[in-house]
Amino acid sequence: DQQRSLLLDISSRFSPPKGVKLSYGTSGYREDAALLESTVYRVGILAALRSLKTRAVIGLMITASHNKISDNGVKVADPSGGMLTQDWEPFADSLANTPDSHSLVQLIDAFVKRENIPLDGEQDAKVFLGRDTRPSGFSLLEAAKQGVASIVSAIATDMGVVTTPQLHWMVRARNKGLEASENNYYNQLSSSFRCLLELTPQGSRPSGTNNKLIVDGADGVGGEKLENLKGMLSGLHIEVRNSGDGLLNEGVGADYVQKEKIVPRGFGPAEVGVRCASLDGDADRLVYFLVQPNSNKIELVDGDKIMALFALFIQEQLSILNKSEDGTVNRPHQTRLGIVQTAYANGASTDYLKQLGLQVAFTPTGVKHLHEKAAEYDIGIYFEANGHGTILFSETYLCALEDTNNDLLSSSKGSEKQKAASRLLSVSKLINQAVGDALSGLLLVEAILQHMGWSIHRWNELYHDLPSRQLKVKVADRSAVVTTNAETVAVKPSGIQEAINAEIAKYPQGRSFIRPSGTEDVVRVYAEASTQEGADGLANSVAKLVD
Ligand code: 16G
Ligand code: ZN
Repeated sequence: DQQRSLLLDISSRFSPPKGVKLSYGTSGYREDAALLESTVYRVGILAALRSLKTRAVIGLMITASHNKISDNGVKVADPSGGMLTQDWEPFADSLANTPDSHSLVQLIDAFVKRENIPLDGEQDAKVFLGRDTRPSGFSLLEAAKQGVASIVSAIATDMGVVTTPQLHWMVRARNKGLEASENNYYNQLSSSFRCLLELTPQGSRPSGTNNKLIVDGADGVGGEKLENLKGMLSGLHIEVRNSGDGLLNEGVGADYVQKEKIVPRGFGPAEVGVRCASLDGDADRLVYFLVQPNSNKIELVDGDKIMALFALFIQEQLSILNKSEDGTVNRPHQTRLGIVQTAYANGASTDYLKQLGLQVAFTPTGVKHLHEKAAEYDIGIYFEANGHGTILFSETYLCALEDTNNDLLSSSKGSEKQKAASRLLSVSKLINQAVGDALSGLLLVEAILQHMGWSIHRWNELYHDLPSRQLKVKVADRSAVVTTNAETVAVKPSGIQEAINAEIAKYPQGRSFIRPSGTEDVVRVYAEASTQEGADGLANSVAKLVD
């Protein structure tokens, strides 16, 4: 039939690289860009099928995030704007690795039948395409378009060069029946930011130089987008550096800053005392930092600390809102606020959050896991230490909040309660609820600092990180390591966990675990202890056990 011959015809132009096994990792495919053409083509097919199956717009993003410029990658956004459902990952794997057009057609045939995908040409499939600034993105985009075009009645819309979170946001907005252009995105962020600033308590706004923020754009797409957004903001002075003239991710960006704890290119002694932030190559991660005097080291304010700030602010608004007239908390209006971290969160951050009385849950590494858990609460906040995270508001909770706010607007406009409700609503619009977003996260951090009247130093003092060390060990086969319990216990190779425990026991406040990376051929080792020497020593001895 027509569909079959279309697929055979187009797919014969895209052959997978020989001798490479591709796998849909933690967040899609990531490889040397030269190896990816057929994979991106096939992910285009997958996105179109997913759109038919869900009767909604699907996103396809071409990026390799913080990885080097010669790499690239591709991932799919589901109708909600979140990551592709994990049920489809095995299909993604087989699709990328099947050797030729005939096996491809067979594979698709079988999958379409199993999933009951309406492939009769009666229904349109829609896929939004996006890419970051990598030079290889252009030809890979063509491959993605061909993939979408291989499904009868599927239409691809090119959103151009965008951040990963922008594309996810657009998919989410469109599927809610809203306008979803880049301008709509900027408008929503800037207007909700303005609302939050207008609700800042009198007298808490820091003045003068305190108000300047310098942002390292990783020489990627985020810097350029922040330049656009910045023009629409008042009450905040942002200077963007590394916004695309230098080499992407080379000695710059959130991943570099967080892992190396060294100043990014273009920052130095002149920035001592200034609030600095760093985005990663596709602007879905954000960390803050302070340049230390007389060295190239930085004081890192990581994802965990961003989460602590968000949690504190949200908790404060909830306690104002949920307080009854006689000062007690209104039980029926208790809001289920949940915090989600991975085992790689600094132990001091977990202690801090628990001490605030918050519920803290743990999941394995990777946004798809954290996001899913956070979605179980009325308000769920998740972050990875690397700076990826966001705040989710459930639909039901948001509706109730809108109603409460409307009631308060008519009964007691301008009261503390009403302001708290308005602030929460503004947060829900400012923060990207599809996926972690460095730009929207940055604006929320800035709004909260102004609300509190805090400097970055004051914020950084919320708690002190325990000394920690991360190492990676190159291994022949990383899948030899299997973990359980949110990656805190290694069940394979057998006996290794007991050996790790024996090392941990030698260090005060020791914590250490291993896990296979989801993006590289390595096993990661994390260690924490009461001193830096302890953390280093523990990490080194655990790394030896893995080797
Ligand atoms: C990906 C994940 C990130 C995770 C990292 C771990 C998404 C969007 N990104 O970048 O959440 O922290 O992988 O990589 O899910 P690793 O397993 O190599 O340490
Ligand atoms: Zn990224």
